[in-house]
Amino acid sequence: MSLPIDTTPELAAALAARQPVVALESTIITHGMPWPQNLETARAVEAEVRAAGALPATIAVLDGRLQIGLSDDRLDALARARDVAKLSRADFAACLATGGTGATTVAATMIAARLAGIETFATGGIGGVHRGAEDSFDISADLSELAETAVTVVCAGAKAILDLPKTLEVLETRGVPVIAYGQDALPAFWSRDSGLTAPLRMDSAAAIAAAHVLRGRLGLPGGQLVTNPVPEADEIPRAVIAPIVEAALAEAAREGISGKAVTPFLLDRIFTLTEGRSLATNIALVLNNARLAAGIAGEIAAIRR
Ligand code: PSU
Ligand code: MN
Repeated sequence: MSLPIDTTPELAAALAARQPVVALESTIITHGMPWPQNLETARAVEAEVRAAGALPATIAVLDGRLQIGLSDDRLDALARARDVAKLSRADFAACLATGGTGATTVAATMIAARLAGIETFATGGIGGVHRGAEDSFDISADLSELAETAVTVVCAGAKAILDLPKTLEVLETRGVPVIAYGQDALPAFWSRDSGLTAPLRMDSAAAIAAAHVLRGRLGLPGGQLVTNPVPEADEIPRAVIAPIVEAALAEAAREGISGKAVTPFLLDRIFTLTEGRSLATNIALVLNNARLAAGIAGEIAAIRR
């Protein structure tokens, strides 16, 4: 049985020629942002990657086929669709086998990127260890994927909806390098500073690319997590977002939200409670990550050439 995988001709040619390509996830489109900003952002992120000298590959599963790169029509249809599955490592193969349609999380997008030969991936935020994980055991499969799959993921840090110290501990245990770009502090998605120091700091795309390639040459499995602070003009300071996050978490607890529904529920509540400011910040940081990821992809391609 062969793998049901489709690549656009443009991407197939670029990958064969080892040109820089950046993978993009689709859960941020279906579960992370409301219509129509989700489609506008998906398009803007692709344009940003191109402007920075790489090709974008948005990844999703449509009717049982893994798509590496989506045409604009398909992107539009996915952004409008309701009740799309949110695919991670556990349900990826089942969705393909049953002809299903699903958006890929960070974990599933990393798996798809590796299959396609794409080494760099840009997103907004990753999943991590949820607050209260000592009772709920809610730890995102994104963390184990980072430990196993050799893709460098550029995000804006982890959201304050997570337990950041525990998330860092799990990443350390699993041997995942967590790199802050251009500063010492670990960024926290909407805020530039989580109050924690990142385990590693790098100040150039070239250094991040060199570390990525050297990990492979050392025989180490797994990827790198690059945390790129949101631009200052777009940030929501920690003191402003913290009480809003607390309110959203309390609502989730009251309503008994659990499992895969937790992250989308919290994002939606925070969007409402900030009167849309959280979404504007989210869009700005994804674009910022797309630019950095394209730079890293270019440097990795230069090393491999
Ligand atoms: N964090 C965000 N925005 C997102 C997600 C996480 O700030 O859209 C999405 C990503 O696709 C991530 C997934 O991989 O949620 C993690 O879900 P879970 O916590 O259920 O593993
Ligand atoms: Mn979870």
